[in-house]
Amino acid sequence: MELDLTKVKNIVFLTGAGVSQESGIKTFRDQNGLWENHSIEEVATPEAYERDPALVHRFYNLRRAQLKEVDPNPAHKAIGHLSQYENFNISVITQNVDDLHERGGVTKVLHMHGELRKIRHNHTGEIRYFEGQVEESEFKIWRPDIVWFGEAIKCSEHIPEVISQADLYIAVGTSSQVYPAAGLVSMASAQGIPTVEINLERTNMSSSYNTTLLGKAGEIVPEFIEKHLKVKL
Ligand code: BV8
Repeated sequence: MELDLTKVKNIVFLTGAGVSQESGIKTFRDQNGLWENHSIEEVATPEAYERDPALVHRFYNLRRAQLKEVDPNPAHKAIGHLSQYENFNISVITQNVDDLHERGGVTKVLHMHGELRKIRHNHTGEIRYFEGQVEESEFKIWRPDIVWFGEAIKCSEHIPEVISQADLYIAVGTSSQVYPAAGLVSMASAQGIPTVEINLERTNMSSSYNTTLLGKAGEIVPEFIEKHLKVKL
């Protein structure tokens, strides 16, 4: 890889479902976008919630329960270890709604699509930490604090500033099919920030990255950090 990373301090990671795949959380593409024979795009929408709150809450109750059965994998832990190093400033912008980056040791996580561990009151807007199962009697009162298709992403006021301060932008485990997440690489490269894509396969945004490293995140991310950032994990 021809990038000179010796002076890198501020690193921004953009992560997708692929970074959690080795922890046992299915990616969206794994299930060819299906859940209970519904397309994710169909379930993860305000319209679906309006039409069938029970179906949508079943989807999120199941995934919230799964959080208790999975653990951070070597990719989460390597990024977490790096974020503890004083000579690096690490920000993780994640499309994932799981808590594995936090549990892997990352202190600055921007959940641009929300979090499974939060619910939001439909009338007051109150956001509450919640790790249990939403009961049927509450289905229409509380919704998952998750960004559905057609809804504005979270952290939009912070993301441009975080990216503008980056010396390096690394995407890990995303098919780069969902916007505005997929387009953030262009925001980085437009500012001359070196960009690296780490993924199991090439994506339709691979040509927008300086380098694409193919393989499993749990292997490539620790290897990249040790070899190119000279950090002993
Ligand atoms: C918005 C929360 C406007 C839900 C999610 C037409 C063209 C362009 C855009 C659009 C369009 N029509 C509509 C849009 C906009 C739309 C969009 O982009 N649609 C797509 C489908 C075309 N976007 C939106 O609606 C966004 N909002 O635009 O709002 C607006 C503005 C102002 C005011 C009002 C409105 C909101 C999008 C957020 C949707 N919510 N998540 C939930 O999680 O339940 S998206 C959800 O799907 C995920 O968060 C994630 O973003 C996406 C899945 O993507 P990935 O994470 O990349 O996962 P995927 O499975 O696809 O890929 C995994 C990759 O990992 C693969 O490449 C695989 O090879 C790799 N991999 C697998 N294993 C490993 C691995 N890599 C390494 N190691 C491994 N072990």
